[in-house]
Amino acid sequence: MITVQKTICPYDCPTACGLMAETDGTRILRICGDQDHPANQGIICEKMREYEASVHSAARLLTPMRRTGKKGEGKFEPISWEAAVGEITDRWKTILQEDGGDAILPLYYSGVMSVIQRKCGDAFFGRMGACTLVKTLCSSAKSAGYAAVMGKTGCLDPRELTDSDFLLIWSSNVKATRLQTMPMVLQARRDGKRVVLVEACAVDMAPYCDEVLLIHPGTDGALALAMMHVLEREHLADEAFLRKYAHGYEMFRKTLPAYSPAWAEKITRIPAAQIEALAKEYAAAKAPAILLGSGFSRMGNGGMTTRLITILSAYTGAWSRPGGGFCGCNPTGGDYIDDTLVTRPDFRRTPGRKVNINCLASALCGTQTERPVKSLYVYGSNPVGSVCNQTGLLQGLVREDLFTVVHERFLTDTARYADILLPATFSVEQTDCYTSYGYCTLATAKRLIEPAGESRSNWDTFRLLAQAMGYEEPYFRRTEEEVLQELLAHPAPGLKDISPEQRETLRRGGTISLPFADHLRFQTPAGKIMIVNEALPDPVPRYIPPYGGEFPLHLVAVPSCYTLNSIFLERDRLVEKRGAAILLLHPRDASARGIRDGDRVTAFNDLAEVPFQAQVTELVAAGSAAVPGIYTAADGGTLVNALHHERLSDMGAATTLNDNTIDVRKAD
Ligand SMILES: Nc1nc2c(c(=O)[nH]1)N[C@H]1C(S)=C(S)[C@@H](COP(=O)(O)OP(=O)(O)OC[C@H]3O[C@@H](n4cnc5c(=O)[nH]c(N)nc54)[C@H](O)[C@@H]3O)O[C@H]1N2
Ligand SMILES: Nc1nc2c(c(=O)[nH]1)N[C@H]1C(S)=C(S)[C@@H](COP(=O)(O)OP(=O)(O)OC[C@H]3O[C@@H](n4cnc5c(=O)[nH]c(N)nc54)[C@H](O)[C@@H]3O)O[C@H]1N2
Ligand code: SF4
Ligand SMILES: [Mo]
Repeated sequence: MITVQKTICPYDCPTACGLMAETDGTRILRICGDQDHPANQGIICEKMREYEASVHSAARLLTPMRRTGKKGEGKFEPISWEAAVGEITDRWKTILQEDGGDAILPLYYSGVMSVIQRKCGDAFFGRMGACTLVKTLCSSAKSAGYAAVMGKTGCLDPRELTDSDFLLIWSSNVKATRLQTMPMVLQARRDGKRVVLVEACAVDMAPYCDEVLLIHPGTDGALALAMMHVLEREHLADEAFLRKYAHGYEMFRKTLPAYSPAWAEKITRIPAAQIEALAKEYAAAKAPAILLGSGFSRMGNGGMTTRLITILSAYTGAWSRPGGGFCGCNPTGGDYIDDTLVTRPDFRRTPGRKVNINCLASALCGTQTERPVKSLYVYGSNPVGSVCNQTGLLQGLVREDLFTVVHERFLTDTARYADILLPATFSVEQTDCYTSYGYCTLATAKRLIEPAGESRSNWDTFRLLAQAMGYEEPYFRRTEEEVLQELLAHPAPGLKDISPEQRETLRRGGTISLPFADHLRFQTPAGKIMIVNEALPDPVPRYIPPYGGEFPLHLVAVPSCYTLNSIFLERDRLVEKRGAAILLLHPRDASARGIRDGDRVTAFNDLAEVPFQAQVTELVAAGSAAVPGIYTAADGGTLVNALHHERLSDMGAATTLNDNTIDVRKAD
């Protein structure tokens, strides 16, 4: 019998879209958006419109496998789960005895975003006493910078943007990464409201905006300061609001005279007159909203820049008016789910070694002070494509004495280096709870079809491994469904007031919408907007430059509309539409190097050389280069992340993947 069932997109987008899956009980026949879903309202991206082609792809891994070729060669033979689990746990038991838990490194990132499947490995590896991964590959500098000013205060849910009268889209490719906000952008323009874009690479979004300010990467803090300089000079700051709700206003405003638009022009490369006009236009709006992406924050100064932009969002008092303020961090103002029920920090007996994901190559190769890890267990991540210093990573992964296990759905660039490869399930073969990081919604979704072949979910795999390790906690014997019901039975405070009907929706599988946050309840220790924050090394916000570097072009890695990080590479149609790996260059930088549109080029710096096809466009800032998407290195090539250093951001110990410099030459 064919039925249509609700499910949720498991991927790393702010929306956690609702999907309708047509199924005969064994296969997914068709996917479309859930019209009744409170956040996506039926809108889903092109990538997920043929999700069934991914779920039933011929390229899926269907049995456990053991390596037969050289590491990286991608040659394997099928083995049973029993043999695989036996080999893995025997190796781990030996390593634990000889080297201790510090020699075993679990690694996951954002392959699956649901609570149970994403986080359950924390309990298993905590119980083992293995390393803890510091998971800061995405927007941790942005979260830390926002929290330094606003604490846990909920920002705008994108649905509130209908009340904004001015949209300042800042470092966000809304079309690629927040598709469900595009209707608000289009409607705003139809209603005659202004939409302005601040970008390093405006190729996708420029057609949807009234004005584009192309900014030199990593200098957004200077722009925010110069705008506040103008607001102060012209008496356009909302002094009454700031005196009432903010801490440190008087101290901060005294620093602003130094940050004139002329000063900022030299840093941002945006004409002073354009900065001046933007500041005045922003102040003239009643309820302007800054829609903030994350690209700008993946820099050495990412935390400080976020602080400055967050302060700017409050400087005209916009937070006190419907639709005004800030959108792009957590809007909930409090947790809905107590994820410690899944991560079980109480299982960990020793603090354990901490390894920052951005320093993975160092953990694999060893440093002067730390020995290299002996075993790496990867699930829900493809670090060869997504983590910096690709060359160093590969040097680590080919080590003969490194025991690597990868739990995957496809033979990714990382999976090729596995000693043991385990087949993973898709979301429609799993049961889970989905928090969304961009909306005030919460969802659950049940398994719709049986796992393909011998694939197993992360939860079911850790259950097997725990059994073989001899871990007897009842936790490791539960089913996904039992864990889900426990999460719902013991919710976090944000979920306490839901109706019996909403509770039932979650129990059975579905999405509920929770109230928008009170944007004037500032959830910081002082109960105020922390313009000045004495708890930080730099209490008074100021401009700090990005790392930059010795090469003339600042490199930024930008999202692609056709893929999501390295997900969807199994879909030929999407891969074909995306085309060759391109490097976007401004005409001035291209002609200075004799490069023309379509030329094959080599990008290089002190770390590596990487081949690209040049695309010449005025919509990328002069002096920078932009590379969309993550490709595959299966053909032996290097990827853009080979040009990325391991340096961390100022706050949040986060990636600085957008803070590297390169030069480019025509390929031989
Ligand atoms: N289609 C698609 N959707 C995705 C993803 C994807 O890869 N593809 N990725 C998912 C993930 S993991 C995340 S975290 C989210 C958000 O994904 P993010 O990668 O944070 O994407 P955006 O928020 O759009 O921000 C990136 C934008 O910042 C710009 N930028 C880079 N450096 C600077 C700078 O210094 N200043 C300014 N002003 N702009 C700069 C880039 O040109 C780019 O347009 O999207 C998710 N959704
Ligand atoms: N050059 C460049 N680098 C980037 C980015 C970029 O835009 N450009 N984006 C950065 C950002 S924002 C992020 S968040 C990171 C993402 O970094 P990663 O999370 O490492 O990247 P993904 O490519 O999403 O890899 C996820 C993998 O998880 C697998 N997977 C999916 N579901 C499951 C499951 O249920 N179980 C298991 N075991 N596996 C599963 C998928 O098949 C996929 O191979 O990359 C960062 N690095
Ligand atoms: S990938 Fe993102 S936009 Fe596409 S359906 Fe999933 S959550 Fe929605
Ligand atoms: Mo991300």
